[in-house]
Amino acid sequence: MKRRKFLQLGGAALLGGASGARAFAQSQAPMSMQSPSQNPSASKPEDTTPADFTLRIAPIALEVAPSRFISTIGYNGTSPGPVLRLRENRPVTVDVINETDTAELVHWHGLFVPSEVDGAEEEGTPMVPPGGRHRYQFTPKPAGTRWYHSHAMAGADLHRGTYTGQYGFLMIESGNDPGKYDQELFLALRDWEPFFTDQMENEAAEGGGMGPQPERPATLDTRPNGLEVTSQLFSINEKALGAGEPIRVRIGQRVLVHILNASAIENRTIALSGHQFRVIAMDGNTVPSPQSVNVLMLGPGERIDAYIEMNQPGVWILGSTDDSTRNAGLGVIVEYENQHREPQWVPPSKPVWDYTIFGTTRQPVRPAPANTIDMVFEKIPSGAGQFNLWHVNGKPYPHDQEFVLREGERYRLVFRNRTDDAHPVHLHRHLFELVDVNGKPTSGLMKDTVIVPFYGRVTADLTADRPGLSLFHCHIQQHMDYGFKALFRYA
Ligand SMILES: [Cu+2]
Repeated sequence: MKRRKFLQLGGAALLGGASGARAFAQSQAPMSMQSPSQNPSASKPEDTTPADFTLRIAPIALEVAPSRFISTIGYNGTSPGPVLRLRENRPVTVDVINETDTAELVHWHGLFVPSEVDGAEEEGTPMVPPGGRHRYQFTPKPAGTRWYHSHAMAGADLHRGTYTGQYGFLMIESGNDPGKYDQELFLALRDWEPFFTDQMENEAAEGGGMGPQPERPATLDTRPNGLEVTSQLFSINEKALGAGEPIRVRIGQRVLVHILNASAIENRTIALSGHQFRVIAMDGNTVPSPQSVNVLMLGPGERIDAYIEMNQPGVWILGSTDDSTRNAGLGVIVEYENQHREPQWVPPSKPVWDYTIFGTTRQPVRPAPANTIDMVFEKIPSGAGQFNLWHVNGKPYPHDQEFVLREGERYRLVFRNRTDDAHPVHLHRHLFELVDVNGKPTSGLMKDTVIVPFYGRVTADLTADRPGLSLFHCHIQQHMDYGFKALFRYA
């Protein structure tokens, strides 16, 4: 077993990758589905060829605020993990070493990769056993801001899956980035030390309120609510508001921010006092109509790329628009050069989020798809001390043979949210085009995750061009684990 040598090579590759200066290896070794730790005598070339990147899954301690340590699990000793910069269409190998005592796997969120490397057990991706390792090999596409994270089930264990620090940005570069910015920042929104509660979240603050409620049932389910997951400690990247270094800027700079909601539990709305965000991409995909807005809302799993023009000298807070969430850590200080006053928070004047303004409203050139797939989301309140259950079309996962696509055809997906929660739903291995949000039309906006407002409806068109199993689920870990998922398959 050449574990020590392997680790050294992996570390070197990682360092090079993180600096962006590395020339990617062109090795075309076939993907190894074997775990060398289970087969120490393996001597095939792919076992000794260093991977382009190595991710080591292991326990870490994060000091999110002075003397406030979080015990969690991270990648390569940190959380977020390293920013992985990959070149579009250039094959890459990533060795994942699991140094924890439970099976893990890494999902490449937003990528067009085969089911067996996508990182979802439901699609047939092999788990990385405790103490084992696995080499993922794939061709990264499409270009844009993607991310990688654990896709393990957590259930009642709030120290597994996306509750942990196992996530990082994954940038797929086309080589055509015009680079019209002075700084590039990666900001991941996080919560820590999750716990169970039977109190409902503040929906107004966390993005449920997007206008009409076309899916509100005539009679509401009044059974007593069960347990939900919440948190009272937050950070952007690894530091709570005020605990880390400020973002240092100069007047006249244009800053490109890549924002990711890496939370397992809640949608977030953020603002930067005194400034606007010029949104240029969502979920890594260029938007047809870039717009300047005062707030950004992101459900778990969503990404936004935006420019910020630094034209308001001062010391400001970028953070959650919800006071209690921001004061409990969800923020970061933005400090202009030679400014030394107390950080200012000014509530945004128009805290409204509307996906549709970033699309186009011209009549779509293409006709509506001939096929419609209705997906009705419901919550089954379970009462005190129990976990609520989540249904898609009347039942929890699995849905055998219900969502079957024919390759080459187009489908209109209608997400009908008959619950009092806003759900960020994600479809693996595909992009969909938003068509309608609560009756407001749009087009040209390509996404892999979308928040369906509570009692709301979102319509999206899908082209079935990626054969294989594809998982659909709510990106709130507890909802997924308790039924809110479905497998799409091809005929
Ligand atoms: Cu959900």
